[in-house]
Amino acid sequence: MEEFIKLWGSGTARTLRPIWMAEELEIRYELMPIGPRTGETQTEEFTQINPKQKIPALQYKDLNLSESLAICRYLQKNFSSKNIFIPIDDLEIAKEDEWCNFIYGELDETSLYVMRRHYDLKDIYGESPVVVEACRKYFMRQLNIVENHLKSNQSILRSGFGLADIFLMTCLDWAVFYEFSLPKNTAQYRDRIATRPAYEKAMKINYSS
Ligand SMILES: N[C@@H](CCC(=O)N[C@@H](CS)C(=O)NCC(=O)O)C(=O)O
Repeated sequence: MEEFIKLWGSGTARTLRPIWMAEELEIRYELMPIGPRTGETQTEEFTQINPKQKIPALQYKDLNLSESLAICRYLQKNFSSKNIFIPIDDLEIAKEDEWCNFIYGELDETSLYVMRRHYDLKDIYGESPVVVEACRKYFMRQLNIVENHLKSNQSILRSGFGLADIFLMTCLDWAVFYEFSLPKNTAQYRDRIATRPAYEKAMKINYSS
């Protein structure tokens, strides 16, 4: 019997990433659309899969995997693609790694997610307009790096759309939702990437399940 990948989690920027990656790679998968803070991440079944009780998570054969970046990398490495660029050259792998760490570390975790904690989730983590404002400024400063890069590049890696773009795009959508206005090259990049069929499909799946 064929075993399907199971992806757990929907409804957030982080859960969109593996769904989008799976759609780009045209992988058959089953989505378990559990949400954060619904109690669904606290069940015994899910805690066995991800003891952190967070989404997204992947289940495949004997593998249980958490962390949106690790999941997307696993999919990218283990399934071939005709739609996206997957680097095999050491230099390109290193550059992809550098961008993914930057996007995840600086744009997602240090800026947008801290804003989320002290604004949307203030009842849990405490309200802090000072922190939120500092994150806004920090995000814009980091985004300059992206803006300059996109002046002469259509995608993060010159060879084509891939993993780093999935991470960047999910952060840009999140930023727009938080009423950031994106600089010109970045806004044009976002409009362009938003026309990808796999993105449109993944958005529908992620936000309607
Ligand atoms: N570093 C993790 C972050 C995962 C994460 O924080 N997920 C949130 C939703 S975006 C969650 O599951 N929150 C549930 C909770 O904190 O109870 C990743 O990139 O996958």
